[in-house]
Amino acid sequence: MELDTFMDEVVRKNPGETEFHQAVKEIAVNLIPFINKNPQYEEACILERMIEPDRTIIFSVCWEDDDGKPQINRGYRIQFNNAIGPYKGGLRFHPSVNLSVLKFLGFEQIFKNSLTTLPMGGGKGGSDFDPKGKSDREVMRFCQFFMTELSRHIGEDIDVPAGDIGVGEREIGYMYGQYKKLQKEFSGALTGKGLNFGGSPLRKEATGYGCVYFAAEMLKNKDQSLEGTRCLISGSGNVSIYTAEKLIEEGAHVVTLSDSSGFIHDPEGLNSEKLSFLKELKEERRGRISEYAEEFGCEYYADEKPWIVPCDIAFPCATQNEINENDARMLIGNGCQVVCEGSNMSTTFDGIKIFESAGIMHAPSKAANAGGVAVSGLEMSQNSLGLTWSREEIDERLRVIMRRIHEQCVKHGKKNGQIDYFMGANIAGFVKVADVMLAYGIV
Ligand code: NDP
Ligand code: 2IT
Repeated sequence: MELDTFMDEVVRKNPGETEFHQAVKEIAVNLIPFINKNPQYEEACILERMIEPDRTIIFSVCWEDDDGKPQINRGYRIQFNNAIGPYKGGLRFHPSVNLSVLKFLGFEQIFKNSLTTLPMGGGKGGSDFDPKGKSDREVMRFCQFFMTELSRHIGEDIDVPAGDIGVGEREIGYMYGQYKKLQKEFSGALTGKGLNFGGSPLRKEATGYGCVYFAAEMLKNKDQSLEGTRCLISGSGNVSIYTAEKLIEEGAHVVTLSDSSGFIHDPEGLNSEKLSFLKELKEERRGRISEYAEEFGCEYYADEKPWIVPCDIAFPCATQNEINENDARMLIGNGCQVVCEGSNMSTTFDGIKIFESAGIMHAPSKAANAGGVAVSGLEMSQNSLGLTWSREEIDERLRVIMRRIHEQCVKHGKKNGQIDYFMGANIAGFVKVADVMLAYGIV
C-alpha cells in the first residue's frame, strides 16, 4: 500500500470533506508503513474498511423559536465502527458542523476509545444549531426535536452519545428527558448526565483533568514536572476550565484563556478566586472571556490566538486546526517544549511536522483528551450496575487509564531515541480494533 494512492482514493470517495481527509491522512502516515510490515491487515483490507462509517444518519430538525417562527437545522449521527463496543462519542452543536467535521471526529473516536482500554466503538453526531444567543426555552425545544429523531438510533447497547462543543449538562439534561419520555425507559443511553439522574462523578472534569495527567506523564518520562511551568490554554469551555483547575492544583501558571472573539493574558496566572469567576462567567452566565480581563485588569487581545505568548507548555482546548504552521513556529521560537491537545485535531498537518522536526513533545488529542470518553465509559458501567462510584475512585481509575494510554504511546511510538506520540497512539489504537475485525471475518 502506498500513501498517495490511498489518499487519492479517500479524496475521490469523499469529495470536499477536507477535515475528514486530514484526519485520515494523519493516521495513514503511520499506519500504512505498519500495515506493510503486517500483511494480515492489508489482506483483510482493515484500514479501507475502517475509514468507511458503518452508518451515516442525517435528519432535519425543525423547531419553533420564541417568536413562533419555524427554524430548520440539520442533525447528524455517524455510527463509525462498533467492533469493540457500542458506538460512543459526543454531540457537537455549532454552526460550523457539517458531514466532514463529524466524520473526522467519529473516525478519530475509534482510535481514542480503543486506547482507553474500555469496550467502546466510535461515533459522533451533532447539528449546525448555534446555541449562542438562544434563550433557554429555545435550546430546550431544539434538544427535544433533535432527540425525537435521534432516539430511534441510539440505546445503551447500540450507540451512546455525550457532549462536545455546545453540548454540556444543560443540553444533555433536555435530551435525556426527551429520550426517557419517548422510550419509556431509564437507561444509560447518554453520558454526561446530571449527578442525580445517572451521571458520573468527575465526568465534567474528566477531559481537562485527564489532559493534565497525560502532560504530567510526558514530563515524568523526562524527569520533569508541571510545577512552576508557564502554560497557555486556549478556549474557555468545559475542557479549558478543568485543564486550568488541575494545572493550578499542580502548581503550574495558567496565563491565557480564549474564546472565538479573542484571548486574555494574565501574567500573574490564574488562582482559585479567578477560576471561580471563570466558572460562574462561562458555566452560569455564558458570558465572554473579555469580561475576565475587565474583572482582573489584564490584557485582552481581540481576534488573536494565545500562541504568541511565551510559554513552556501549550494546551489547545478550543477547536480543530487552532494551531497552524505559523503558530507552531511562534510557539517553538518562544520556548514552548510541550504541546498537549485537549481539543480534537488541534494542529494542522503542517503544524505537526514543524513540532516533529523541532523535537517538541506533542501529544495528539486521541491520546491526551481520552479522559472524557473514558469517564463516559465508567458512567456506562455504573449505569449497568445501578450504582455510583466515589469521586476518589473515579479519579484513581482516570489516572490509571491516562498512564496506560501514555505507556501504549511509548511502546508503539519509539523513533530515533524519541517518542513519536502520534505514531504510538495511531498504532496502539489501531491494533486492538483491527485484531477484533480480523476475528469477526468479513462482515
Ligand atoms: P465548549 O463548548 O464547552 O467550549 C468550546 C470553547 O472553544 C469555547 O471557549 C469556544 O468559544 C471555543 N471555540 C469553539 N469553536 C471555536 C472556533 N471555531 N474558534 C475559536 N474558538 C472556538 O466545548 P468543550 O470544551 O467541550 O470542547 C472543546 C474541545 O475539546 C473540542 O475540540 C472538543 O471536541 C474537545 N473535547 C471535548 C470533550 C468533552 O468531554 N467535552 C472530550 C474530548 C474532547 P466561543 O464560546 O466563542 O464559541
Ligand atoms: O471527543 C470526545 O471524546 C468527546 N466529546 C467525549 C465523548 C464521550 O462520549 O464522552
